[in-house]
Amino acid sequence: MRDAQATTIYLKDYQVPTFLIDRTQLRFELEETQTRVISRLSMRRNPDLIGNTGNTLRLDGQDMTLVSVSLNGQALSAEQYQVDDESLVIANISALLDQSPEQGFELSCETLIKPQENTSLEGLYKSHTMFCTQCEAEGFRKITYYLDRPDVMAMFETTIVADKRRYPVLLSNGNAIKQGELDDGRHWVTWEDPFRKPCYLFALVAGDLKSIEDRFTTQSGRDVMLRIFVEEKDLDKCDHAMQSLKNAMRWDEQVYGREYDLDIFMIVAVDDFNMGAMENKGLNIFNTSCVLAKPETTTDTAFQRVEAVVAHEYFHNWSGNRVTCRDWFQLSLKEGFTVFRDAEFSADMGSRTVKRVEDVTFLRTAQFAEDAGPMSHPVRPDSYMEISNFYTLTIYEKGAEVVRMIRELVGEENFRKGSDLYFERHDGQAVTTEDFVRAMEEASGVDLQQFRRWYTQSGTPVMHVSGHYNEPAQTYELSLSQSCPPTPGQPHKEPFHIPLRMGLLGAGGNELELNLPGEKHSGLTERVLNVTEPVQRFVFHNIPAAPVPSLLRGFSAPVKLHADLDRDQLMFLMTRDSDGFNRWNASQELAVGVMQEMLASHQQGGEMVMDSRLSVAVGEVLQHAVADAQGANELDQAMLAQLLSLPSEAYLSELAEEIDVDGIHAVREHVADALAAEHAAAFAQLYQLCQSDEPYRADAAGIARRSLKNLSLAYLMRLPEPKPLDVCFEQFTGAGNMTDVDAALRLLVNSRQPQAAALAEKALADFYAKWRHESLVVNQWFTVQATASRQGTLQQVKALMEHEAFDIRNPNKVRSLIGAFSNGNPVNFHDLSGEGYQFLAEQILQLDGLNPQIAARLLTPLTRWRRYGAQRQKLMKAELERIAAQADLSRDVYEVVSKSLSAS
Ligand code: B3K
Ligand code: ZN
Repeated sequence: MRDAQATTIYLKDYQVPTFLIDRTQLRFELEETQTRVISRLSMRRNPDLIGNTGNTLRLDGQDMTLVSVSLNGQALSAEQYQVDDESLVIANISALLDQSPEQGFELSCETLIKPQENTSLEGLYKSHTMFCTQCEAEGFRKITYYLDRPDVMAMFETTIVADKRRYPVLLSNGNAIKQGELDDGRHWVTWEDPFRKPCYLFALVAGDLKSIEDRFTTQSGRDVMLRIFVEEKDLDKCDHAMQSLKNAMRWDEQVYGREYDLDIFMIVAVDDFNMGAMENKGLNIFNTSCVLAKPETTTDTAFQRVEAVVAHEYFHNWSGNRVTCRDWFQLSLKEGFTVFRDAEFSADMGSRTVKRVEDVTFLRTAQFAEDAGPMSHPVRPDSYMEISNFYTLTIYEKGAEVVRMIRELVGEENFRKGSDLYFERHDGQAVTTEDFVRAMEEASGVDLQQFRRWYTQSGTPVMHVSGHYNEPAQTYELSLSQSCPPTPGQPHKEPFHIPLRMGLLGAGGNELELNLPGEKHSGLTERVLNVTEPVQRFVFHNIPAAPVPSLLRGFSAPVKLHADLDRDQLMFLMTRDSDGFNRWNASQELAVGVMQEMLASHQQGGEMVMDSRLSVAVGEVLQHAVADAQGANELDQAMLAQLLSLPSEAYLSELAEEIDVDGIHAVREHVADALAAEHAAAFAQLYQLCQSDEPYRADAAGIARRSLKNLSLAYLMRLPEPKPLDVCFEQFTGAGNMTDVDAALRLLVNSRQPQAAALAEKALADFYAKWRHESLVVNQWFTVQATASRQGTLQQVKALMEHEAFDIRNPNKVRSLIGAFSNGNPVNFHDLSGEGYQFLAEQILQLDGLNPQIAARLLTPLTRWRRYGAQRQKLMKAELERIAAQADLSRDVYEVVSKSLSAS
């Protein structure tokens, strides 16, 4: 492993920029083998830096050939500057200027880059036939020499010159102000962005694209043109994104008072993209997977993702672009806040409780695991080697929870006042998470001093709660304790300020009044307790009989809660709690408890005996579901589907002390089989009741109905009978929407029935034949096969790597095959032969030479090696060591591997 790569950047070393750029003029000459970039930067020494005598101008730049540099129109000679792999340095700029650097100067560079050879998908690159860019976080430095840091904000004017036939559409940020044609078949367009921005928000697109168009009138009456650009074949898949965009624009006006600010808003769909999408000012660039959708090719989940990502990127226009980050340690300032905003938007568009259930499930499964592993870091990290590795679940998801907790603590009205203050005060600035918290604090008057620890301490707090009823005194006492395990670099934690939303239920399920002595609120039946001490007690008065506590309602804080509730109390909460999230949570806790008990017995060689209360509880939910489907109270159906879903193997793994991959799989299968057998009739009835002849709609009611229907089918497919197989195959062939087709295909492929194998094979072949021209559908086809729990899947995955449709340079393909296998197929990936680990390590090494960001991301499952038994630990560690031993690892992979091997 190369030590040279181990440079760590620290927040404590932050310094304001010595030089500023006021205006950036760029000219791109796009050609088939190279691109010429000519920059003209209007710069000056930063006057805000007291006593600034900085005289060395250092610009970031990578992977380019410098043709010439000039200062105020004078070409510099080779001895007047230095160039290395990462920078261009002018050591004594004052000496080259007639006046002080404060008065300003113009620096111009001409460089050559090769987008055609750029497989990192960062900077300017080609996807299919189109040119596009990805600059966040530090990709702009692959385009031209620049001050590539978010606190340097400039006005951009961009001219793109390209062959008119191949690249009829030329786009950049802002408004197109001029265009023209050259004699040689080339044409050009000049774009001007009137808003100052950091270079990470720069974008350029050139290609043969088609677009759909719409308009939006803002609340103040301004007319905005909306355009979504795609390849011609995808024009029929843009409507959902457009509708989502308009909904998001309206929502941000109504909920945050934020209006769009340019005359045009553009989205471009690109097939080769490292992540979901990018919020470039006025020109969002999207992974095709997050923008294209139509019922025949797109599942409900993907429809919802399109809506969420379109909204997320749009919301960044304020939370990210108008107010941006001072440095990359502040990433959660824009990401956590924007995830919170998009989650609330989705909640308003669909089923609020279900959205919360989905988000919490994801957080508790994936973010909690991250926070318990070697890459654990605070929401505002103190250091990093490669910033690309910090686009994490902690920055995004936990960051959103931190914002949600602020809203819990200050209340909804104050939260809005706080966000207004934040946007007004910091419009046009590059700021810190501290600025955000201060705005919230000032607007609300609530002290958030202790709360700030959520930004600086990593790890998931653990909270124990026990309740005690004192009959003679008619009091109910809650005793709470909190702690947080050590995480890398943070052996000791201070107590957190935890908002604990709660209520108490009486025997009939009624909400009791919560009287705390010395407090004036009366009549409240729900409240947010401020938990701030390591050990704390709350005593409620006038409680007539022993209540059942409903704690952490809506998952008001991202903690691991251990409450001393027995299974009868959980069943009571499941049906009686007024908080939908907690009803679901009780169902999960019940199932988790039962399964953990069975696993313990299984591990000791005993039998797996399921506590019948789990089946009783499922029976009750099913009764509701059937009644509901008959009465068509459809919104509830989504919740019922959640209540009937068993905790995933991944969640059970996260909860385990030591992960017993096979044991967890065996227990979960056993429980699901038992529930299917015991409630076969109800599931069959429900499956029928959820059929519908209505045309497909990706709305809350339709999504709910299909999820309940496919969940019923999944249980039915566990029965040792031929009939469900036929039903499933019929759904596969007959359904007119991808949600039902995909669900049926998965079930066929995963069926343990002997007759299923042939049907599954036929279904897979038919599916590919039908959809081979739809890249995103083919990705699903890869995933279905990669996640099959049957034996031999790894061989199948290896064979698919050679398939005509697979392309290791396309991140969506990599994710849908290699990523899906290693993250979504625990039994096969963790096979004790170690072949799954070996396979992954080989792919990572190959990818590291092509696309380091994707390679580093694929490492995640291997970073968890300490959570497994000795044999697996050894195998996983050996693969990490094999990767570490390679020369010339990227900084991305180096950081993750070295931290995984060193932290304990
Ligand atoms: N801001 C981008 C993420 C950029 C990732 C760079 N490695 C998308 C988003 O969060 O909206
Ligand atoms: Zn974002």
